[in-house]
Parts: sequence; C-alpha cells; structure tokens
Amino acid sequence: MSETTDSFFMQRALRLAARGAGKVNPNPLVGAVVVKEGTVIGEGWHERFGGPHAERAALAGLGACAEGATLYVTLEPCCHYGKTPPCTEAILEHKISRVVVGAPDPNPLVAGKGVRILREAGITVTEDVLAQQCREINRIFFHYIRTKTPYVTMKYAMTMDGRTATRVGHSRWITGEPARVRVHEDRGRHMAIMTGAGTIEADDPMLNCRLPGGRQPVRLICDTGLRTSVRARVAESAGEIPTWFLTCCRDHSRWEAYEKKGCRILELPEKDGRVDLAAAIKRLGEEGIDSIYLEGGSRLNGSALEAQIVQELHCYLAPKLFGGEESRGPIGGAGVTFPDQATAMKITNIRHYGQDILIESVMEDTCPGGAGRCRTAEGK
Ligand code: AOF
Ligand code: ZN
Repeated sequence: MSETTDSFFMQRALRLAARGAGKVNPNPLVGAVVVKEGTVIGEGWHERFGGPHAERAALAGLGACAEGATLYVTLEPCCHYGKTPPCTEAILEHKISRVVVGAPDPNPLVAGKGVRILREAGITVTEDVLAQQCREINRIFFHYIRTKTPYVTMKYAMTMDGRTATRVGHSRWITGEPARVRVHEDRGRHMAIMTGAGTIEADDPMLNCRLPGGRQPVRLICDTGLRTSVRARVAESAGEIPTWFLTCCRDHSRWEAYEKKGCRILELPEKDGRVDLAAAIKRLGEEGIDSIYLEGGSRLNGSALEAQIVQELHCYLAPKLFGGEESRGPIGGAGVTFPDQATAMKITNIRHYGQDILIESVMEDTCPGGAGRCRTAEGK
C-alpha cells in the first residue's frame, strides 16, 4: 500500500477518534478503519469510557470478511486485560494481515508490546503513520499517563490592549457568542474546570458546559481560606454538578456547610499564603482527573504559571480597548524582570470566532518530557 493511501485511511481513523472527545477521559481517543482491497469494510472509535476499544468497534460484525484485511488504528493496539480483553487477540482472531499504527501507546502495560505480539504472530505492522497528529489528538492521555498529573489548559479572554476587565472590574463580555460557544466545547473536553474564590465572588458563575449532550466537568475552586459564600451558584448546584473546594482551611467545622450542599473539600498545603498548586495537581491526578481547563483570574493564573503546572494556553483576543491604569491583565504574580526571562510559548493554531481570535499555544518547557505537549511517547 502506498504511503498516501496509508495517510488517507489514517486521516479517516483520526476523524473517527475525535468523536470520542470529552467522553473517554482518562482513556485515549482512538479511531480504527478496516480496509480490504481498497474498500472500507468496517470502522469504529472508542465512544465512551469503559466501552469497547476502537479496534473491536471497527471489527464488530465483520466475522470472516475481515480475513486478509488491513486495520488502520490511531494508537498501538492494547495487549492487556483491562476493562476489555486485549485488542491484539481480536486482530488475530479476525485474521487481519496488516496493521497500520499511528502512534505508540505510552501505557506501560502496552508500550511496544502490542506491536511486538502482532509481528510475532506474522502480521505486517507499519508504525508512525501521521504520528504527530495521532500523538497530538491524545496530548491529554499522553501527559497524564506519564506524569500522573492533569494536563492544564489556561484560558482567558482579553481586549487588544491586554485587559481582562474594565477599571471597575466588569468583564462580561469581552468576546462574542461564537467564541463563548467554543469555550463551552472546551469545558466539555476537560474533566475539570478550575477557578478561584475571587472569580466566584465577582461573577457568581455556573462554570458548567451549556451544550446539548456536553459532559459537566468537575468544578474546582481554589479557595485558600474557604471564604466562598455557601449561597454561591456553584455551591447551591453542587448536588447536580460535582464541586470540589481546594483549600488550606484546617477548621473542619467550617467544611460542614459546604459538604451539606454536596461539595467536596480537599485540604491542601499552603505555599506563599495560597493553595500549593503543585501539590493540588498531584492530588487531583490521584483522584483520576486527567485534564483541567483553568479559567482563573489574574492571581490564580499568576500562581499557576509560577508553579509551572500549565501545558497549554488559549488566549482569546477581542477587537476592543478598555484602557485604564487600574484595569487588570490576564496574568498576575511577580512577573519577570527582563524580557529574556519570559515564559517561552509556541503558537499551534490561530482561529477566528466571529470578530474574535483564539490563539492556541503551548508552553515550551513545563512538561517533564520536554516540549510542552508531550509530543512523543519517548518524550523527545
Ligand atoms: C481505550 N480505547 O480504543 C484503545 C485503548 O481499561 P481498558 O480496557 O479500557 O484499557 C485502557 C487502555 O487501553 C488505555 O490506557 C490504552 O493504553 C489502551 N488502548 N484504550 O480506552 C481504545 N485502543
Ligand atoms: Zn484495546
């Protein structure tokens, strides 16, 4: 099969994989296509957490028809018993003759073993077809499985003069409706949304995903002294949407009022008078949170940057100006002294939403693997 044909079918598998966005965390997005004599005879994707893997979904119902076919899959097939039996077994049972793999699976239970098992059984395996795109689509999975901490996307909206609120603190709205729809999509793609007590106090937001069928992420509120009103909308709706307070408040008698409403309190160590964010993401990783959409104010954003917990940045730029000496910018904290001390960013995408622009970018060096997004399974 020619390289372009392989890329063509892998592209199709990638598009299928994307359909699982927001539904499979903390597992990967995977798509698969079965091709025989140039014709697609089966396709599938990982639809929901705990459900059948993409390979089994693509092979379902094919029976003996799959004999001699080629299977395209965006991630190396698994070879372990998890919530489902190994995909390598399904591939062998169906007598597939060739498997084309997008990216290796960094899961230590798989990590090259899936491909080895297939080759040892006499199947031709081609690796790394559209490898970068296949890794990119699973940047959350790759980061979480290797670091055991959530992938953090910081998001803010600012005017063209770098303000996130007017001089008296009003911030609704900076961007238009189309950009806000994209924000709701991104909320649904992450397992949790994080904000600070200051934002709850100022805006009393719901922090939910208001798209039909969108998953409601866990709401995380960084509240060092546990000062958020129990009548805030996030606390009042904690029975319907999981709401966790991250606090340094050790006075457990004060937790009760929140817990009665259904909130969870996570007690964390303090650093420089605030919740220690490095400790927080470690704890959240242990709780199974693989991704956080950080919608903080300038203080929380500043602390997050200083704690080096951010992998990706979404900066919405609205064509308007607020002016004012007192108007806030998106990131507070101490800041750097010289321009050459700046946090290095790499722009990965620029998109237009109505009149607004979204600049998607990654931090160059907050991932232990090296380049911001854990670009490769080996961490190169
Ligand atoms: C998925 N979907 O399509 C593929 C996965 O607990 P399990 O049985 O669901 O296994 C999860 C692991 O299986 C996951 O971490 C990844 O290494 C591998 N492949 N997982 O959820 C899929 N192909
Ligand atoms: Zn599998």
